[in-house]
Amino acid sequence: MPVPEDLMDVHAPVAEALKAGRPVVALESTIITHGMPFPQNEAMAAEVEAIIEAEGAVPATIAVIDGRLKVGLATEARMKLAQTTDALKLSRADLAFAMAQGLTGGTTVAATMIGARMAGIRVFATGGIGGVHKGAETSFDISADLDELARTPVIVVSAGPKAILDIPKTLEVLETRGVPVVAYGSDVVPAFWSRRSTAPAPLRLDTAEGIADFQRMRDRLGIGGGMLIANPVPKADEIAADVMEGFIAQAQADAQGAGVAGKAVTPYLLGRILELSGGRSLQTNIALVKNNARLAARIAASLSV
Ligand code: PSU
Ligand code: MN
Repeated sequence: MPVPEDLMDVHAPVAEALKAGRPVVALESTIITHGMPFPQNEAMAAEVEAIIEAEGAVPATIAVIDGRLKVGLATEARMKLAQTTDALKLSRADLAFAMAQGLTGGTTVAATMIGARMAGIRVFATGGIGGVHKGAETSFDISADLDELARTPVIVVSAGPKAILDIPKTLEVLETRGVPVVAYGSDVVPAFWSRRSTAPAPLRLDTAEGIADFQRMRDRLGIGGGMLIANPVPKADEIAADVMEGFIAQAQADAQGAGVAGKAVTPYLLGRILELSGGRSLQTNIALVKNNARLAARIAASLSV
């Protein structure tokens, strides 16, 4: 389905790189508008773009600004978005709503994948994906990110499902929907703030080239959909799982007590865990996004040779 170009503004450096077949890495913007507070969100966004550039790839932060789907943001636009307090959180369900209404919002993993596919970008770096929330058997809270991974052919580099999610159930849904989950250099699925969860890695690859080869084979077989790379946070930046557990349990209890539901759940939990950990969770979050950006740039480079 070709997308009318008049709906999308592809930033000039991104358009040039795509045209020349040079590596491009998409970046989401809900992490900027809802995932981290200002000014750390803006600093993180700038650092992540710089890392991708240092690896020889072009960063493309995706967002909706005044109804326009932006693929790659100029520095000023990115800085402005980081300070926009009323930005929407846009997933598959509401991306077109924001565009039709001329509104501004950060794109989730799902909506960023949609934008990346429209522009022809095959690799996307983030921190954590949405997944099956703990207690989903009663709340039915399962992120649209999982469905998007099943249908949209973009490689998503994450640090594994966040421990606010039910990791085994998240992996089960991904398996059912035919989404490969590749642990990078690890026999277990990493758990975002921590390098290890108790879940064995469904698949393991140790090089960016190996990931690119896997994707190429999927393409040749005509197997649609994306894949999830789970890249463990660097050792120096990790927070032990048992330390995180207390913060997560407290944040979850607070969310229930406050009656938080729907798309507000993930931002609420992230904000509460940030407070409870005294800012430590944020430092780890920033470190792992940078680590993922580096790997994503290398995968994009391997894919473009
Ligand atoms: N996990 C994080 N930081 C984030 C998000 C998830 O560590 O900022 C964001 C991503 O944009 C993800 C979205 O796509 O939350 C998932 O939201 P939900 O669970 O409502 O689908
Ligand atoms: Mn949800």
